[in-house]
This record gives sequence, structure tokens and C-alpha cells, in this order.
Amino acid sequence: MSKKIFSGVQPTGNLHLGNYLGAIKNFVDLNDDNNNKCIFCVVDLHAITIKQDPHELKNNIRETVATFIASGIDPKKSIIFNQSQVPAHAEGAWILGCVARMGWLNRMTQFKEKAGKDKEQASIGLYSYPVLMAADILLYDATHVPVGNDQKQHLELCRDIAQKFNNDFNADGFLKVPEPLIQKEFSRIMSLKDGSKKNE
Ligand code: LTN
Repeated sequence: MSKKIFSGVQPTGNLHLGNYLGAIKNFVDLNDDNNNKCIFCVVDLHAITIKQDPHELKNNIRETVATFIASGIDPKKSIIFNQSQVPAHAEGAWILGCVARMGWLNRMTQFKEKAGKDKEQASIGLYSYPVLMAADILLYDATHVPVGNDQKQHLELCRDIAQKFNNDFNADGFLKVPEPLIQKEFSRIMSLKDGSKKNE
């Protein structure tokens, strides 16, 4: 069965060997498999959940796409695009935000880590980040989403949202419930500056 694969990548800049081995190389393999239809989305709306310099962000978006192409993702075969250029992502996130429950989002461990001690000062965007991620995936009827450990919980939430939506509106199968593609675990590539840490 052919797979429709969706993945989002944050335009963080400073891409390094760890990113290549951890994610991009995997994307190239997925791109090369003729059974797959791949969509790679540079998620700038996710990036602005924490403060960004607009010029740097613009550069980072281009750098991310350039790295994809240089690494072997074929833009004629796979779709590479910029999230904020498609308004349906933000619109979908709003609608799904009315389906997702506070209790579900309160359990997201990444928010707890990123928000730190002072949750009152975290942006609402950072809190609802996984809802936007669900919109990304569900908009395209993706069948599979490559996930590393850090995104498993977010994909699980996306599945819950899709199921609740279909249930609430009595529309079985309207939103496709995506499956995880568990990424092969790569060795941790340690920083050359400090061998006890990973590059971020
Ligand atoms: N949250 C992900 C990026 C991301 C994503 C997505 C991944 C945004 N939307 C949709 C898969 C599918 C991250 O930080 N790696």
C-alpha cells in the first residue's frame, strides 16, 4: 500500500550533522521510495511560538529548504513548502483547537519542558503548538508521520483529535487517523565543543 507521508521541520538554522543523521537522511530515504508520496513542510508558524528575529527566520527558512535539496530530497518528486504560505494551517488549527481538550494539552511533556517554571509567561502559541501540528497532518490526509521520541506524544494527540472530530460530527473516516513511522534510532551526535552535550 502506498503511503502519504507528512513531516514538518522547524527552520532553526544552524543545521548540523545530528539533524542530517537524525532526520534528513531518513527523509531522503522516504523520498526515494517510489511507494511513498512525501510532503515536507517548513513550519515557520511553529517557530514563532518562541521569539524570532524576522530576518533570521526568513534566512533560516531558505537555508532549511536548501539543505533538503542539497541532501537529496527531490523537489520534483516530493512536495517541499512553507507552512505560513498556506492559510489553511492556521485556520485548521483554530477549528481543531475547538475539538482538543485542555486536559489533553496539559499532559504534553514538551510544553512543560519548554515553558519551564513560569507557565504564566509562556505564549498561548507554545501551549497550542501540538494543535497546529495536528492541523498540518490532518489537512493532507497523511497516512504516516515519521516521528522521533520527542514527537510521539504530539502525534498521539493528533490521532485523538482526529478521532474526536469524526465522532463529534458523526463523520466516520472524515479525518484520516495517521500512523507513526517510528524513526530508526541514530546514535547521539555529540557537540564538538562540548562532548557531553548534543548540539541544539
Ligand atoms: N513539532 C515538530 C515539527 C512539526 C511536525 C509537524 C512534525 C510541525 N508539524 C507535522 C511532523 C508532522 C518538531 O518540532 N520536530
